[in-house]
Amino acid sequence: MFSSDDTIVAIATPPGRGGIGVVRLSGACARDLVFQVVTRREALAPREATLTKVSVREAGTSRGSDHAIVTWFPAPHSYTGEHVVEISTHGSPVVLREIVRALVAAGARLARPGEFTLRAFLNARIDLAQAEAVADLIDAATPLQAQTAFDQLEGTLSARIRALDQSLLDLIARLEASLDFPDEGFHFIEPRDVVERVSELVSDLNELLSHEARGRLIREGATVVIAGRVNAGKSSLFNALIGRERAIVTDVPGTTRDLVTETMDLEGLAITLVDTAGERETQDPVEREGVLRAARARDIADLTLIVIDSGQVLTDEDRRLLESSSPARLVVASKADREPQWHMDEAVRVSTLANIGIGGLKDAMRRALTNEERLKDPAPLSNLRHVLLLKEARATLMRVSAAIAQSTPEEFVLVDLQRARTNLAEVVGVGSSDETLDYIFSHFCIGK
Ligand SMILES: Nc1nc2c(ncn2[C@@H]2O[C@H](COP(=O)(O)OP(=O)(O)O)[C@@H](O)[C@H]2O)c(=O)[nH]1
Ligand SMILES: [Mg+2]
Repeated sequence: MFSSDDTIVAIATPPGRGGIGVVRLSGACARDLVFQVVTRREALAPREATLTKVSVREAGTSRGSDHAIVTWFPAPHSYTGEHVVEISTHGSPVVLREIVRALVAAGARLARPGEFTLRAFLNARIDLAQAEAVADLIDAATPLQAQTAFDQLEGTLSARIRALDQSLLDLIARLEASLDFPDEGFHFIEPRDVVERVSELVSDLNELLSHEARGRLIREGATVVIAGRVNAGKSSLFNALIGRERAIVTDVPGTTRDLVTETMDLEGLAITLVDTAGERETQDPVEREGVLRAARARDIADLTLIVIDSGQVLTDEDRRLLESSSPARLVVASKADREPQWHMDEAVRVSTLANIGIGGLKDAMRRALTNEERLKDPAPLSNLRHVLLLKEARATLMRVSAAIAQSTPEEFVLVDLQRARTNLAEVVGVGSSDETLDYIFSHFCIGK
């Protein structure tokens, strides 16, 4: 079980130096513990930024001093629902660490990853879908990912889940009443009404689940691998797509020997772009390992860009790559500034030297990944855990419709309706197991 009767502490700002660093305390003793590290002796006013100084001492020796702004958020009106104190100092890792060390010496405990947000969930400040949205927001690499996460943090998904649950609950209550008062000669709900209500619920779930593919693509991003022969212009293309000179470009064949990876924003999609070693037979053990890694990268890619030099006739290696590539591929005719030596209808012509076709290639990549013209709206549903639970609820409800058609006794129908409710409840974390919570929150960063 999770314990939340102690006071936890962590540095809430990212590791390293910065303009400001924040230490966060949460728990019953937060308000008292802060006086172990600040010079101010008077009580703190709630939710008021107070200028004071930090002074950390150990065995009479000073271990760290700084100016500080301290803010106390009294329970229950805080992020976690407990007493929270935030100490903002200059972002010196040394001073921040000393503050945390002193607070631990005074009785606080180092927070585990995500433990502040876990407490917010346990204290019902937010539900589980919202807590997961906090992690998604922090992890977002594109504005579209961030907006999708923020909408869910605001409770858009939770509200829809609650509405579905409310209809289910209402249906269950009516069915139970019909069972409890069978002699009243009055049916609280007719079987055909149950079927109608259930099919409404199924179509609501269908609507929500229709955003699954788009939502997951927004949240999880996609991996795009650049493949092709040596010197085809792969690294030049990689640099042109990410917009800076990251990979080494030379006319020496076999320059790229390892996988080079960068994240790019493809109109909202977080793309992990991978440049690879060029295909060729080689005796060099390092380059051979690079070629192996390139093949493995192609295996896991959501999309492969097969780069072929326009200015050279197709070789067996080019043909092999084209034949062995999965359908999720785009053929890129590189060095399109040269006299073309081959033609393929599907090829996207690009020249990094003459700056031709990069925009068109990005369009083609986005279409290949999304099957959509544009991907501009945030998705109401994006997390695989939620998707699986909602699909389970939908399958159960469809079973209910079939059962009623076969005049199955209402008791059995009720069991399935309850089961569907359990699935919905798990999305927002009601009745979630400790293992589920542990798994979700252990993927947070420390201090969140
Ligand atoms: N003419 C022309 N040369 C290019 C173009 N892109 C790359 N190159 C040249 O082709 C050579 C190999 O490029 P590189 O990107 O390292 O290819 P890689 O081995 O496939 O990664 C270099 O000399 C580049 O300057 C292009 O669009 N046009
Ligand atoms: Mg290269």
